[in-house]
Amino acid sequence: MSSAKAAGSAPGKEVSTSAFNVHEIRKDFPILHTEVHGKPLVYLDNAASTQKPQCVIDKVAEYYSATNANIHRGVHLLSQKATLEYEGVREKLAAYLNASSSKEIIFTRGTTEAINLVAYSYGRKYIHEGDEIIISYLEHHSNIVPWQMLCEEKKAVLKVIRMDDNGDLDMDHFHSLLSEKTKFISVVHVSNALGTVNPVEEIIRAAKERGIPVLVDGAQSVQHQHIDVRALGCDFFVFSAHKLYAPTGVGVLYGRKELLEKMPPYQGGGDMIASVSFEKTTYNELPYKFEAGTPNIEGVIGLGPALDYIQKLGFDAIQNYENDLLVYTGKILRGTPGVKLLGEPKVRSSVYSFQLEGIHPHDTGTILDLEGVAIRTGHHCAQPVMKRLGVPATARVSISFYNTKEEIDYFALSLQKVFEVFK
Ligand code: C6P
Repeated sequence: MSSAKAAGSAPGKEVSTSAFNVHEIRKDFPILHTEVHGKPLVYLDNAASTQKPQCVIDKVAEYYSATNANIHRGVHLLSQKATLEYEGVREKLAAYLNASSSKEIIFTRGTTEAINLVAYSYGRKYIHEGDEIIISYLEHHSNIVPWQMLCEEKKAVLKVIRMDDNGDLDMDHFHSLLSEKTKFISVVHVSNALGTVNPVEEIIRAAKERGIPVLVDGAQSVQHQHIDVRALGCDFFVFSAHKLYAPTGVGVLYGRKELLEKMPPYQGGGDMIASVSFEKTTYNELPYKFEAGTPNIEGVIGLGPALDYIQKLGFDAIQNYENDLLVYTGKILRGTPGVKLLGEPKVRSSVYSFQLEGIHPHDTGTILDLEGVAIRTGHHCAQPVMKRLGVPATARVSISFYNTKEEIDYFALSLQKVFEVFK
């Protein structure tokens, strides 16, 4: 059986689950006390997006009630206040991720835009004909397509680290792909389709020995483990705020200053310039060089209390609780006749992909929804993973620290309803 360890959980740093009062925590999330189809909501689609605590909702409402103004532009008080709050979150993030400076934190629209920014800006300048870029079989489409587009344009070659039947990367294959031609590596930290925690530390170590830049897609790791970008040693780390209990429409790109400095702007427009004339435009300094136009101000400001919230809970306690719940969920799924798990990775975080024998995942998802249980079904924007496992789609359950064992029991009961309907 694979170890269902939460991403990056530190051995020997056990925290009692009783210290983690999930019922108190649930009071902070108003949506968890609502009903769907007349049934209490059981939200198990956390890999798609997480729910928001009241402090985040309040902050966004407060912004619109008391602060709303454009940033970096006005001499008036509201604009200054909005700018201070917005830049305050950048500072907070830099400290949170242990970046060496807030200049290394770029706000984007999401993980997808952050990867596109790097592929477009770094890639178009530094990738040339015949160069090779390594990604893995476990990537989300947003870490495949931008690199494919770049390779097509530059006549470069995309190399893909193989995955085994368990959903683990073939690390021997990875090492065999490294060569003089390798000019960039972009890998997912935790697979959104199978929950596999990839050995990104090993990938980064091998890349560093050869001076190859590495981007880590942290869309599914940042909410389950503490990320220290300097300890990790990656050059770029990207994630979406909406998966970290914060508003939608905000992404974060951490980039090493040395690399960001030598990258050209991604988009042109307001705020990213130092001066503009028809003859010549000069660009703003970091991080503004990469933030053209009015950003999602309230979204960024809403990320501040989300960071405070999870820091107050603490990742030791979060991981310990989530790990316990993940193991519990796995036992239930493995012990239910007719359930087929897809992938048994060595280290798993938050996610199980499964199928019910003879039942299409979409039907499973629809009937669970009628019972109040929200899961995701489909290819999870990871079609190569589906193809590798020989299935068109799976049902996916993904947990968070606000889920309970009672909810997992109810989910298990609801699976029996699905079997009954299709008997
Ligand atoms: N995965 C899921 O249900 P955006 O859409 O830009 O916020 O995130 C894209 C993305 C990139 N990488 C990984 C590993 C992801 O999981 C996601 C988003 C969601 O699995 C929506 S498809």
